[in-house]
Amino acid sequence: MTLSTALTQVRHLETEIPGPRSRDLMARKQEAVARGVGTTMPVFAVRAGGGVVEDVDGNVLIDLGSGIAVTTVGASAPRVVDAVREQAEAFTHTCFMVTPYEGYVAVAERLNRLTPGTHEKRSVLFNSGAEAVENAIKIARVATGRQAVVAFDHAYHGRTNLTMALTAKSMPYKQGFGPFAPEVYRAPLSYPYRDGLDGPAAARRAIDVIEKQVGTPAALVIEPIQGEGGFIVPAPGFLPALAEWCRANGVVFIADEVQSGFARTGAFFASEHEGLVPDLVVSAKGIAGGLPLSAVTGRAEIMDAVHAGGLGGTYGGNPLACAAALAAIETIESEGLVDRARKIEMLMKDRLLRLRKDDPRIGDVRGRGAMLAFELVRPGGDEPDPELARAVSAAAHRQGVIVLTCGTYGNVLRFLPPLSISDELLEDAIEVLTRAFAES
Ligand code: PLZ
Repeated sequence: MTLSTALTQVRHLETEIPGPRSRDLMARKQEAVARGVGTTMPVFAVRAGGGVVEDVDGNVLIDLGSGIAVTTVGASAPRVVDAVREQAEAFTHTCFMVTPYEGYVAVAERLNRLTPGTHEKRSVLFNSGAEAVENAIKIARVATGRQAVVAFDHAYHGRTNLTMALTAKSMPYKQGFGPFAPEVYRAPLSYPYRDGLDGPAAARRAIDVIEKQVGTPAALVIEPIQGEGGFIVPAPGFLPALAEWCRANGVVFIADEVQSGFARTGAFFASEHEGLVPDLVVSAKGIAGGLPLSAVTGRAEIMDAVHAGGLGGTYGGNPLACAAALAAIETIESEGLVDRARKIEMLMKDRLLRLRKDDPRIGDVRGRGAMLAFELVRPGGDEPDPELARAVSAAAHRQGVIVLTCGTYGNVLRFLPPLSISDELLEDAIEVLTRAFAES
């Protein structure tokens, strides 16, 4: 297959979905790849960029997933592509812990500038979101001398042993994989659609559970907007009240901005929407235009509590990933992508709210920026309807729109377009979704 032509930014179905080449590859996958690794759509990609993914059969799909909120600047953003190529020619690896290089330091400097708050900060780089969350907790434990960690209902923080313990949902993330790390406790979240509580009341409920059942933990870890758990935006005032309680009690407030960070929600970090200044911020996904990179950034006195040599990893802050991150940050800043996320919210939310007006199965429309979702319920109540979420997403997939589901009950359709997508593609995708609801 030749890739010499430009990637057209128009949805195009050359075959049924999946096409014959994808079906062949899927058969090979089943023989070669462990079955524990699922796929949302049974189509194999050959290239991607702007707002589309092209598959092996020549189908051009609209991307409302960004590889789970990763390709915020696009899947082949020119600055990222050039920076990675140039870095690969210079060197691919030396190990920052052996002979360091400037790219790592430059990424740390950017993160220290971009994360909320003007206090003195330090950063440390890793490979995956889960690895960074684990390290944030290691740092908080050393800095406080305490062990307990509080996570929240519906939380998702990863699939490693400690982050599985933090993640709420059993199937598929935890089932059978225990025993889990000790000293992890769970507090109730603010979930406005389902609990009817305002932010301060929901915070009082959570703090009461923490004080009575945990005492004073080392850290609270929370996603400012929950990702896998259902794109739940806590009621206003919930996060600031928790942060205030942390400050008053010397507890480290960790914002897991792995999914919500890096311009995704119409702010560089979602914490900014409520003026939050977390002690530690965890970044990953959108940070490096698709290369594996993650980070913990935070107050210098907390970060520097860890003894020399206590943090690291062979590949953490790999030079290719650092070059990509610097290019992704430059792309976000010079192309005004934080603003673009807000424009996408305006365009999409208006359409999504209109769809909801005529359809009682859409219980809630929520999210910020280019991180938006529908929560689907059975009409007449709020009982979750995961079958409808599956049916609508399958119908959209057949028409060439990549859309993901999420939520503790699997009943949330989420929209995470790359910020490089055109308005025309978004309009077309919403048309497809509208028909998918009508058919389902
Ligand atoms: N924290 C808030 O969203 C990753 C998981 C996909 P890693 N979310 C996508 C899957 O099914 O494995 C995520 C997140 C938040 C942490 C993580 C973990 O990031 O890079 O997948 O380890």
